[in-house]
Amino acid sequence: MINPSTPSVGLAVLHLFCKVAPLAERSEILAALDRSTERGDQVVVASMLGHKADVAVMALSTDQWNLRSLQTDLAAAGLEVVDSYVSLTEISEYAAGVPEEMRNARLYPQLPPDDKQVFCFYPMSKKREGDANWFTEEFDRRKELMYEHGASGRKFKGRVLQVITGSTGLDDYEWGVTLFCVNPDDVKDVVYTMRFDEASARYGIFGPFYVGMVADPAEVLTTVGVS
Ligand code: 76R
Repeated sequence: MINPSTPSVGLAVLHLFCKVAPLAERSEILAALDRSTERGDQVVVASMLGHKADVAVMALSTDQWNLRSLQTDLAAAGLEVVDSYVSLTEISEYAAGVPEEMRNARLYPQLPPDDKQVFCFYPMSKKREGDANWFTEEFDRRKELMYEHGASGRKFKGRVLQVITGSTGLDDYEWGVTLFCVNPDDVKDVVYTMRFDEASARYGIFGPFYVGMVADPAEVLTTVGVS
């Protein structure tokens, strides 16, 4: 009997970036995704553009063991994991006082949003270098910079949903940034605009970017040639 591995607040999150293996089994992949939702987990599936991956799977669960089972099942069904990201939903320390409804939307997001099919993921950290060390700045200064960030982000209301998941100690960067956008150019606009926020311009460090389109799992598999 394995004990659940459950965050005391929020959800455990796993992003898997996969390539289609030669013997991938459509019905087995769909069954693996179904088993995950039957366990009560949320699973978002996207068809990816470019050489880095064919399929992205973002799963959110109350139990990390469920995420492990999904990963095992997908690998057995012929989706080869070529990159991944491990994180937890969180409420930013600069948003600690927000209303209950907003807290819940951050900690327990309902994904995917149905009007935003463009999917973008990248990990990011904040610098700890010489005169640009985020972690030696006073809390009030960081809060001020995150307010600037939030204000520029709110200009994208309705076009972009950000899901920030924390990964300090869990993966190679400090946050996973998952964006759901209406149009592909919304991704470019929001990321470009935020580069000018001091929090990103001076302190942001970014990992690889992944982009694709969310669809029903069966449609995603068809579009990546698993028929
Ligand atoms: O939770 C909130 O909406 C409150 C305001 C807010 C916080 C606290 C906010 C708003 N963000 C917050 C935290 Mn964000 N965000 C990013 C990126 O590419 C880059 O330069 C950065 C990647 C984008 C594109 C983005 C978009 N945000 C964070 C944090 C955690 C920092 C911490 O805790 O120290 C990170 C790493 C991060 C990164 N942000 C918004 C957006 C958008 C579009 C908004 C407005 C959201 C809305 O009003 O619905």
